[in-house]
Amino acid sequence: MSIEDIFQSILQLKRGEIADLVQAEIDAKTDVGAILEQGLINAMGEVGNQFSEGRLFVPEMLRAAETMKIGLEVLRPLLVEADIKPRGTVIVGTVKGDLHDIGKNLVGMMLEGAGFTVVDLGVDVDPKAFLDAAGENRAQLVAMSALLTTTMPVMADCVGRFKEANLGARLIVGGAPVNQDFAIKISADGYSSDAPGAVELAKNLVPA
Ligand code: B1M
Repeated sequence: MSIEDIFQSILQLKRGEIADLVQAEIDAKTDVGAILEQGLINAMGEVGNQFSEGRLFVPEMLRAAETMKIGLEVLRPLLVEADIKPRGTVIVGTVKGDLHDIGKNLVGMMLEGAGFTVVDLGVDVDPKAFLDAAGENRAQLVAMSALLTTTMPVMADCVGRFKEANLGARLIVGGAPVNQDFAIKISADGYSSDAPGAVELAKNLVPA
C-alpha cells in the first residue's frame, strides 16, 4: 500500500477503502504532511482538473469530497495533537453562497492543533452570523474561506461590517481563488494559501 493508493481511492470514489488506506500509512509511519498533501489534497486538485475538462461531473465531485473527508477524519487526531495552552478563539466558516468545506475544515483542525479554540460555523455563512459569533464568543480572530470567485465579494462585505462594528477581532481570508492582492484590497488582516500558513498568520495576529 502507498500514498498513491490513497490518491487513487479518491479519484475512483472508493469511500469504503480510504480509511484503511490512510490508517495503513499512519501505521507505516509515513509522514502525515505527505499523506495529506500528496494523497488527499493532490487528489482533490486532480478531481478539479477533470471537472474543468468535463471528464467528471458534480455527483462524482461530491463523492470524491466525501471520500476525502473520511480520509481527513482518520488524520484528524494527528493534526490536532497539541499540548499547548489555550491560545484564543477563532471563528471559522465558508462564506454565504459557498458549500465547499474541506479546506475550511482543514484550517479548523490545524488551528485546533495549534491550541486555538475553534468555533466552526460551517458553510454558507452570512456576514451577520460571523459578526454575531465573534461577539458571542469574544473571538480574537475570524477565518473565512471561499472557493468560488462569485462568493469572494461576501468576504469584502464581512470585513466592512466588522470594521463598522469595531469588535476588535482580526479577519483572515483564504481559499483557492483568493490571493494576497484581494486580501489587501478588501482590507483583511491577512491571507494564506494553505492551512499551515493560516496557523502561522493566526499565531502572529493573536500572540500567546
Ligand atoms: Co466545486 N468548484 N463547485 N464542488 N469544487 C471548485 C472550487 C472549482 C475550482 C472546480 C473547477 O471548476 N475546476 C469550481 C470553482 C470555479 C470558480 O469559481 N473559480 C467549482 C464549481 C464551479 C462548483 C459548482 C458551481 C459546480 C456546479 O454546481 N456546477 C458548485 C458550487 C456549489 C456551491 O458552493 N454553491 C460546486 C460544488 C462542489 C461540490 C459540492 C460537489 C464539492 C464540495 C464538497 C465539499 O466541500 N464538501 C466540490 C469540490 C469537491 C470541488 C473541488 C474539486 C475540490 C475542492 C476541495 O475540497 N479541495 C474544487 C476544485 C479545486 O479546488 N481544485 C472545486 C481540497 C481542499 C483541501 O482545498 O478548499 O482549496 P481548498 O483549501 C486549501 C486552500 O485553498 C486553503 O487551505 C487548503 C489547503 O491547505 N484554504 C484556506 C481554504 N480555505 C482557507 C481559509 C483560510 C486560509 C486558507 O483562512 C484564512
